[in-house]
Amino acid sequence: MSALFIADLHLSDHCPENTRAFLDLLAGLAREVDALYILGDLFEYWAGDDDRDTPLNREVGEALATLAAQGTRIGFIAGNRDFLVGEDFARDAGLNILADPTVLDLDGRRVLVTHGDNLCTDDHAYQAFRHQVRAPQWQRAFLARPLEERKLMIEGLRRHSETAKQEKALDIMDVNSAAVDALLRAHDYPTLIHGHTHRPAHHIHHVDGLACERWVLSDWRGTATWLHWDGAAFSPGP
Ligand code: LP5
Ligand code: MN
Repeated sequence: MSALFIADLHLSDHCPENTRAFLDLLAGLAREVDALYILGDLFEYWAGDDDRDTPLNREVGEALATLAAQGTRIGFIAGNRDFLVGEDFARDAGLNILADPTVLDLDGRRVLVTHGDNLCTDDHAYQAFRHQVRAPQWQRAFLARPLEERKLMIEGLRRHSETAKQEKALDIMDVNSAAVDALLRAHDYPTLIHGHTHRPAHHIHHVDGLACERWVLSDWRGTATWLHWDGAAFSPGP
């Protein structure tokens, strides 16, 4: 089988280049693979499925649905920006929402996919925040607020996040290597693919005497970037 892995596109009206690049990918290369895996932060933020009718969200949803109808399976793992993507948008767009993490079988090779934020265990403020907003009860209460109020709250939080990041040491915003080791061990030493850190790389982790690959996907900065599986090997693109 063949597959494409992407993450951290942060689609919004503020970066039409990324939207264009994504629509081009969906109409082009993504049609030639068996599966497209979106590993979180497809959107700059997602306020709830009742926001899926904005021009951008509708265009993206329709383009994904067209790809799915044409035969490419689409797997979606939520990121810290778009964990409120729900069943309604998923159904419209033909997305299969996957648990974080999920083990894939790529031609007999075991590959673990995750957004990556839960590996940043040194970022205690973020992990406390994550714990709160991933709770179903918190999400129900948040989604019960009016859409415009939710968007204002998120924009306030985005500003807070940008300030908070400037005050954090760079290394606490990377994955913690003991957390990576523990995840690899718990899943029987697969290949790991994740995004979130915006530090594209191909690492080799030695865990318990075994060598495991860790691919870190790049964020998009006006052009498409991906990791391609051709049935036998990975290669970053373009
Ligand atoms: O996203 P990024 O790269 O800027 O930073 C992340 C972490 N920040 C976040 C927050 C997101 O940017 C915004 C989330 C949008 C989600 C929409 C869903 C609904 C939630 C609405 C809640 C009101 O994930 C950042 C990490 C960084 O990655 C690197 O890993 O460091 O973490 C933070 O900045 C979190 C802070 O450290 C702690 C936040 C405490 C919350 C304080 C509440 C203030 C609320 C103001 C709003 C009215
Ligand atoms: Mn992220």
